Amino acid sequence: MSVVGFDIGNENCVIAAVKHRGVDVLLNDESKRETPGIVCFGDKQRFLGSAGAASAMMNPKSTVSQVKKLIGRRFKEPDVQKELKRLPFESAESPDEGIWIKLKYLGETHTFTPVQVMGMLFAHLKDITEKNLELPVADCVIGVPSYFTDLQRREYLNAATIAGLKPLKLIHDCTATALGYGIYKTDFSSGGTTYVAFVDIGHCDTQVSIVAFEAGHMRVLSHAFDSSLGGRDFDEVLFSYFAVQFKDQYKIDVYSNVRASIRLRAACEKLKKVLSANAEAPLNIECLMDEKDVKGFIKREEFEKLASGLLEKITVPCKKALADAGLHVDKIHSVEVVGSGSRIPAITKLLQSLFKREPSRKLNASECVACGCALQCAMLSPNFRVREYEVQDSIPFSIGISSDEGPICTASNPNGILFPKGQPIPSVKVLTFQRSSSFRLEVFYANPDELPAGVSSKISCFTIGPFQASHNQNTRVKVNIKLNIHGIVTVESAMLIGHVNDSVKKENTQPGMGKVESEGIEVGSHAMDENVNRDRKSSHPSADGVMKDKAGRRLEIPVSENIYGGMTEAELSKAQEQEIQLVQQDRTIEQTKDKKNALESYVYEMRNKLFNTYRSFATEHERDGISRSLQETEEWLYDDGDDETENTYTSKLEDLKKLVDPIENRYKDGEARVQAARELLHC
Ligand code: ATP
Ligand code: K
Ligand code: MG
Repeated sequence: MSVVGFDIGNENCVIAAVKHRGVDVLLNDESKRETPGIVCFGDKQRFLGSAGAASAMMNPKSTVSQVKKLIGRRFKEPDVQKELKRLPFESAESPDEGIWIKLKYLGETHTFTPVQVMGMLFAHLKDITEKNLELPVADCVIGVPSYFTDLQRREYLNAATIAGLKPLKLIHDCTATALGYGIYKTDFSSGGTTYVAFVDIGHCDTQVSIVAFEAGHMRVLSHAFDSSLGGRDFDEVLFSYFAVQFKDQYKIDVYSNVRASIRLRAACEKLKKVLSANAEAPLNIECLMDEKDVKGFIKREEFEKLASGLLEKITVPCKKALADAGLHVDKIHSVEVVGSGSRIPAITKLLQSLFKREPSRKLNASECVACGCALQCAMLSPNFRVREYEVQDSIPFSIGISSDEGPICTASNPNGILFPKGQPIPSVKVLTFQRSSSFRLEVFYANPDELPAGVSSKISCFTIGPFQASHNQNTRVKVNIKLNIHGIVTVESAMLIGHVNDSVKKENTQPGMGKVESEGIEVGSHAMDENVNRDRKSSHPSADGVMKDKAGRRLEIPVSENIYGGMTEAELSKAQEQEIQLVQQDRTIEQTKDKKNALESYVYEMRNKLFNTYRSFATEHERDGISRSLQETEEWLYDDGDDETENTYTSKLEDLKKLVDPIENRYKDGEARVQAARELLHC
C-alpha cells in the first residue's frame, strides 16, 4: 500500500511518499521535484503539469492555471471576478452560481468546472506517483489552505474522487508543515510547551499558524491568513512598473495584448527571483509586441519601495495569529518561514522586526507541506507504523446552526455557534430536539468577518426526517453533528429517543474526537396525532433512551443534505465518466504518436540495414522495390500521413514488414547457420 502526500500549489505541486524509512519527494516525467499546476487543452489532447506549462504560451486561451483560486467559489464573488480577469480563458456563470471555464478543445468550445480541472490535475499527480512507486495509488493526504470553506473542501474531495484518489484527510498546509517539524524534534520532550510560528508565503496566499509543541503532541492554537497575498503580487508590482515604462519608452500597451502580458509577467517573476540574490537586475524581452525588443532595469531598493505596501500587508495575518493564539511575541520560540514566495530578502527583514528574532529556515521551503501530508497519511494508514504523535488541528471560522424555528442557542453556546473558531478537528456535538416531525437545520458561518471577502456565509442545510413521533410520549430527536476529519460539517445520524430527562448528559465521548459536548435543547413541539400514537405502541425506549422498534432496531431518522453550490451525486458520476473519456482521448493520441514514431524509425532502420546487414540476402530487384516503398512511406509521413490514425500507421508498418520480413528471415537463418557452425567447431 502506498502512503502519499500532495501539496497542490497555485504555482507548484509537490508529491511526497513514505518509503521504507523516510519521506521522499517524487520526481515527475521531467525529473523535477515540482510540477506546475497547469492544464492546457490542445487540438487533440490535454497537456498536464510540465507539459501544460510548456504549451501554455502557444495556447494561452485554452490554458487553466490557479484553479485552486476558483474551486468551490461563486462566479459573482468580487475576488473571483478579479481572478478571472487576469486568467486568459473565457468564463461564465453556471446555473448553480458557480464557475464555468470555456475553452477550445479538439477544435470545439468545451465547458469545464474548476472541480473537473482540479480532478485532471489530481489524476496527473496520481499518474506520476504510480509511475514512481510502481503501485496503484488511492489513499493520500492532501494539503489545503486553512481558509478553505466547507464547500471548497467538499469540492476538493469531489476532484479527488474524479481522479480516483481517496483522501484519508485534507490537512491545513501549515499543520502539515508543523507535523513534519514536530515529529522529529526530541528536544521538546523536556516538559513545558514550545510555541512556534509558521509563516507560509506561496504564489497566491499567505498563511500563518501558531503551534504549541509538547512531548509527543502538537496543538494548533491559531490560523490566520491573507488569501490574496503571495509571490505573484510582487510580480504584479514589477509588471505595472515596466508596463508604464514601456508605454512611455516604446509606445506599446502590453495590457492590450494577452501574449505580451503573459511574457512580461513571466519575465517579471524571473526578475524578482534574480533580485532575491542580487542588488540589481536587467530585464530583456525580444519582440515583446509590435516587433519591438524591450529593455529594462531595476535595483532591489527600488523594488522594495514599490512593494512596501505588500510587505506591510504581510504583518496583518502575523499579528492576528499571535492575538488569536493569545500569545505575546516574546513567547514565540521560533519563526519557521516556508513557501517559495518568502524568498524575497525584504520579507525576512520584515518578519525579523515583527517577531523580534531572526526567522529560521530549517524546513525545506517548497517541500515541507507535501512531506507533512505524507507523514500524516502514514499515521492514518493501517499498514504503517509511525511514532506515536498526536496532531490537534483547529478550524479558523466559527460555524453556527439554526433550525426552522430560529438560532439554536444553549447554555454553552449562547450565540447559536455550534463550532466556535479554534474548535478542534474533528469534533462531534450532540443536539437534542423536542420535535414530532421532520425539521431542518441550517449550517452557516457565524462571523462573516472571519471569511475571505465576498464568501457566502451559507454552508448547508440538513433535513432531519421524515419521521413522526408523539410529543406526549416525551420523545426527542438526538442529532449527531460532526466537524469531520477534513473540516467539513456533516450530520452523522439522527435518532429518536424516549425519556430523556438528564440522560443526554452522559451520552457521547468518542475517543480521539476532540471535545465533545451534549446539549439538551428545548424547542417548540408539535401536536400529537393518531398515527404517532399507533407508532408508540410498537416502539420502546431502551436503557440508553434510544427508541427501538418491535424487532429491537434503533429508530434511526433519515437525514438528507443540501450543500449550497455543491455537486450532486449524479453530477459527480458524470464528471468521473467524462474524465475517463478525456484520459482515453489523451491515450489514443499518445498511442498514435508512438505508432507514427515506430513507422518512422522502421523506415530509417530498414533503409540502413538494406544496404548493409541485409545486403547479400536480397536480390537487386527486391532491394529496389523495398527501397522505393521506404521512400514513399517517408514522403507520405511528411505529407498526407503527418496526421493519421493509429490504425493507418500500424497497417503501413505491416505492409512494409511484409516486404522486408522474407529478407530478414533469410538473414536470421544465415546467422543461425553460422552460429551452429561455430558451436560445432568449438566442440
Ligand atoms: P500557493 O501556496 O499560493 O498555492 P505555491 O505553493 O505553488 O502557491 P510556492 O511554490 O511556495 O507557491 O511559491 C511560489 C512563489 O515563490 C512564486 O510566486 C515564485 O515566483 C516565488 N519564488 C520562487 N523562488 C523565488 C525567489 N528566489 N525569490 C523570490 N520569489 C521566489
Ligand atoms: K508548493
Ligand atoms: Mg503552497
